[in-house]
Amino acid sequence: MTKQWFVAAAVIVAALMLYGCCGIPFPGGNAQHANVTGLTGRDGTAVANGGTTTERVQHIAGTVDNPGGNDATIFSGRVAVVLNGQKQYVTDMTRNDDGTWDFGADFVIGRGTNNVVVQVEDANGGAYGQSDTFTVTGNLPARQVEVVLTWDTNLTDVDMHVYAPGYSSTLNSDHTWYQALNGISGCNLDLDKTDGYGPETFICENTTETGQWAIKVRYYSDHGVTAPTTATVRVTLNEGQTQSYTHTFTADQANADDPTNDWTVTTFTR
Ligand SMILES: [Ca+2]
Repeated sequence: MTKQWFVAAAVIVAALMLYGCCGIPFPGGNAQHANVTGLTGRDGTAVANGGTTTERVQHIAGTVDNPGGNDATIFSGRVAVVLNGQKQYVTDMTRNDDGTWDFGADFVIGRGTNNVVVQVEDANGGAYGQSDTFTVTGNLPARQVEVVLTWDTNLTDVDMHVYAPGYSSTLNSDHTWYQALNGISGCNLDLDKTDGYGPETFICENTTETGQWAIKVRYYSDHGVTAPTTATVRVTLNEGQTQSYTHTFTADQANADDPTNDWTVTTFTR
């Protein structure tokens, strides 16, 4: 072997060692490990990459590779939908015959430009791969208040409660929850998810209430699930920066409409 060939071979070996470890992908290889098939609004309308929608709640679906190898029958790692930098983990996944995994998740877009990426983490939380960016424009009215509740266990029922400044426990007024989706004038809670994940989405587009508001979350029913449930609440006021809060409930804290174990997420003044 000439000196030149020896140097070239050494470089190739070094490159193979580098790329073969540390999760660094081969140049030109499949570094993505995640593909987004598409978005579908809750109204059933498909949204193309670069498209525009009037539906806030979107379902994202696609396929990812298993960081633990495509022979593994348990997914080794986690998948997240990252919307404008805000991460929401995906828990609804099924294995395909070829060892890839289908994922699906509902998430709530905002007004204007929404950039969505699906990320795959390995079992240690390290970056394994991600999809191309999927961009969708929300042709939506301005939000005075938006509160989005999601949680991470299938089958369980977690509930959002929002209290406006005029709240009265005796009159049961100015309280939005699953029994009063329009309990606060100018605002709406879209639905009550009772079997996992959410999102439950509270939007005010036309409220005149001013003063201190409160957001609480109640674990209504575990439906037999014994694992803890971590809830995430994202709050956006006047189209500003989104604040994210998390809290973990144990299964024995699920107690229907008893407020004993309520999580007080935050209060705000508007
Ligand atoms: Ca619920």
